[in-house]
Amino acid sequence: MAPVAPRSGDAIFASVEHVNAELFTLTYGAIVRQLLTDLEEVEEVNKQLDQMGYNIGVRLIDEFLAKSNVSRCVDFKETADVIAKVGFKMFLGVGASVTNWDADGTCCSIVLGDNPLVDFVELPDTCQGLYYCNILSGVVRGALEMVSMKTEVTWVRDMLRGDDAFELQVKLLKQVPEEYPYKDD
Ligand code: MYR
Repeated sequence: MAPVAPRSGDAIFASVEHVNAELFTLTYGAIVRQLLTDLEEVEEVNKQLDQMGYNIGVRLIDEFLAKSNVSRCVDFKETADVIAKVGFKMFLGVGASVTNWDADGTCCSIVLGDNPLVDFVELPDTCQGLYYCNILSGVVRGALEMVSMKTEVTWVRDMLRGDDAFELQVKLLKQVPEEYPYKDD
């Protein structure tokens, strides 16, 4: 008879990768609902979701770099492409595109092709100021900080607010040069 429980850490990770999409979406919804109950103010929920995402992002970058095999990006444009085409695909299962570059190449938009976080979601009037998907902006900010890029990540279009797409604006604030750890002499 086949074993009921996974026998190793690898088996656990393998099954987590195939977590049911509806369960994922409903679990996220339950977290947002609980935060609304606990924190009462929509603004506070926005901040908390962003912070939770940031905490996830600072951990997730290691897995991203290990699994994706992407090498160091030459500039912020390449980084934005990698986030949209590889990062979103890997962790959310959706592709995204990069648009709206500013003239100096430090600010762009990532437009999601789809957003599984919002399946089944309709916001009541009391939640109109809520950025329901703020966890995603936090994830991107946290992950980029781990590769030395301080960014500001904000939603500029949100279908739950009546817009025609989900669009994240990613603004590079500061790029900290990484120090070479050894002296040459
Ligand atoms: C480099 O070191 O230059 C590569 C930097 C790549 C950063 C990729 C960040 C991935 C963020 C994933 C976001 C997923 C959101 C669901």
